Amino acid sequence: MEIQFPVLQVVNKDGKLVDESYKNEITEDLVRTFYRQLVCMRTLDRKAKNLQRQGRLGTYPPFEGQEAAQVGSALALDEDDWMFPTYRDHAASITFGKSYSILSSWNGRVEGNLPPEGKKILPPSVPIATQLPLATGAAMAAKFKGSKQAAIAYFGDGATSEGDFHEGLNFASVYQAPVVFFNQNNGYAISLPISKQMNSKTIAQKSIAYEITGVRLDGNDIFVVYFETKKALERARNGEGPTLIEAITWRYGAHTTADDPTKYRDQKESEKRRENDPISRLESFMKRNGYWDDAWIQKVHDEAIEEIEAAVRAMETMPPPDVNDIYDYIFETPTWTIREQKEQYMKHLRGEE
Ligand SMILES: Cc1ncc(C[n+]2csc(CCOP(=O)(O)OP(=O)(O)O)c2C)c(N)n1
Repeated sequence: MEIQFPVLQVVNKDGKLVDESYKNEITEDLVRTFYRQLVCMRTLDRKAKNLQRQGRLGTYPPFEGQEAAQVGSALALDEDDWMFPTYRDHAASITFGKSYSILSSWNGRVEGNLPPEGKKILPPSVPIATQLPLATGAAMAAKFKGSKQAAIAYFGDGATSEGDFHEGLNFASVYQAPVVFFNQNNGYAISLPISKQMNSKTIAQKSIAYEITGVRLDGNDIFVVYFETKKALERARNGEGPTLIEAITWRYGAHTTADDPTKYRDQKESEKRRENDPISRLESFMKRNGYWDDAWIQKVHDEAIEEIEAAVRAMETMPPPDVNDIYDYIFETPTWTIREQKEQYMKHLRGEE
């Protein structure tokens, strides 16, 4: 069966505008916002990997290569929308208003999971796909309340094999919930290539089963990501139901700092994929279209380093964590099992056991 979902693109890998219909919507302000945020996020990701290698951060899931998918989609949101990210979506969360404190969650700090005041950003979801039904629920609630809020849920290709993916999409379809399911198809679920994950040709085509809009796009083209996510959110707010977006991208590095991708993936492939790099592509676009300014570019890079270094200093000078945190944030009212575990552990710490 041949099901076609063309891969949408606005700017190709050489930085050429291939869809002229967006010409008037591309402003200097937008281009600079994209660039600044992409550079900041890559700087953060590289720093986090280094910190982990130096023993200054716990296990960390890098997102280098996926910046355009995350930043472009997060910039498309309205202030009051809901975001349901995964462990790999720090660029999306930070772009939408989370502080760099998110880094501290990889040092076991509860502070890294708290949403900033007034923002509806859920903590990074680690159990795969569980955030999808939650996003559908938040969107349904927004609709029932008559608000104009929409929700976005991020997930990887592996998540599409989980029951929660299907439950989330089905409920959203039945209730025409204002939710965007934003898939980053980075080709692998840890070591499992997508060809062994599913027999379908695309992830976007799974939208057909649920009668919702499906979109397949070049996830390394920040322009198409931004414009298509905006359109999907607009449809959601207008009562036209959910959208499944498949953003095709690639993670350059390991699944997390705890695995070695050379064991399951040809690293030459990753090097080759750098030809599609989201930042290089934006740089080529800027050069072609008169947005390039050496002094401004330098300033962006310098400021990104300063910002990330300040965030790391803030993380490393945090007062020691409260040991109670391990137990106190699981349920509002702890179950007896958790109370018992806590008592035992406190005894152990006091040397009574
Ligand atoms: C329910 C559940 N099963 C298994 C795991 C272990 N696990 C962690 S990440 C991962 C792969 C997820 O791949 P994908 O959804 O493609 O996202 P990516 O990591 O590529 O962003 C698995 C199986 C988990 N966290 N949760």
